Amino acid sequence: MERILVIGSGGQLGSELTEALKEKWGTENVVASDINDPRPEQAKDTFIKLDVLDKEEIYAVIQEYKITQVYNLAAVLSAVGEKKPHFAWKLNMEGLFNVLEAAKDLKLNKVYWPSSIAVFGPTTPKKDVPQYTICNPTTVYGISKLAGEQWCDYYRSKWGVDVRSLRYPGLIGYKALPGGGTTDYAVDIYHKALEGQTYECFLSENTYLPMMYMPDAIRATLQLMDAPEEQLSVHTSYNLGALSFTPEEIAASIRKSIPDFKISYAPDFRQQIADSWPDSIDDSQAQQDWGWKPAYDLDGMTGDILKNLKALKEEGHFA
Ligand code: AKB
Repeated sequence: MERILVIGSGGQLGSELTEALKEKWGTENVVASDINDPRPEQAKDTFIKLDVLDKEEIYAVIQEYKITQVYNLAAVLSAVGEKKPHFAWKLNMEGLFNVLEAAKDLKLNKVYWPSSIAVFGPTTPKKDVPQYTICNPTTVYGISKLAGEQWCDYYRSKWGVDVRSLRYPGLIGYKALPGGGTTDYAVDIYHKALEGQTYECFLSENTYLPMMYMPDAIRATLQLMDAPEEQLSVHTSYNLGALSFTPEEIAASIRKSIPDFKISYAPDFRQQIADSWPDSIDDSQAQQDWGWKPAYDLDGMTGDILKNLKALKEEGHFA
């Protein structure tokens, strides 16, 4: 039986992954932690306040709760990172080092650490980006993810730390709000559509980006963590693909359920970030090594989000 520590359990990915891990390993075997207070639905869980920059506390928690696996999800994302570049570098890199060091010193079974399509840059091929390609990120977030991937590989080859990672596309979920990314528009847009408002998009109408519905992202993460080590051939971070669309295409998908939905465009500094990222991802290595296959297309995701988010809003969430 594994005992799991999730660092950053209150975030967009953390809140859903923590639930999935509780289902898999049992609530009593999952310790949720975040720098912020627990969300109301986390109140009854084992929750501790934890700063990923506090190395001593991380070691103490791992020992006290007899943790065997750590999921380090604490990060400053692309858009916020450009406003606070030095802090983004500090949090993203030192946080990773603290967890990798703990894994080495305390002999953890496994570590999970997310990377991102932000490792790619303007000279990366735009379409079907291969696993091994030119990576020249232009954001601090992307630079920290690229460096982090290499450090994960280093800790594995030098000290045998079993650290696993996925290059997530933009993640789209309805249960929690994203925090400070360039792909966040694809979550915000559903909220505005259900509130009967026009959505002013901060990216231009034809900006293609790789995206993924949260249930696919959760399934991919658990599948990778379950895969036998000898099946894994990528020890930096796996390319992971699902869908690609533009703001205009997601608006059209919403209009199939909400015909009078309107979108307008006012691109800001995030446009340049989006323009530096690829349109689509080749994830054949993930397919081959551990059987990755996404389940949702754009209309399938839109239908599911509109139905579930509507119900949550009616219950008073996000008020
Ligand atoms: C962001 O937009 O910064 C993130 C990401 C693609 O990693 N969602």
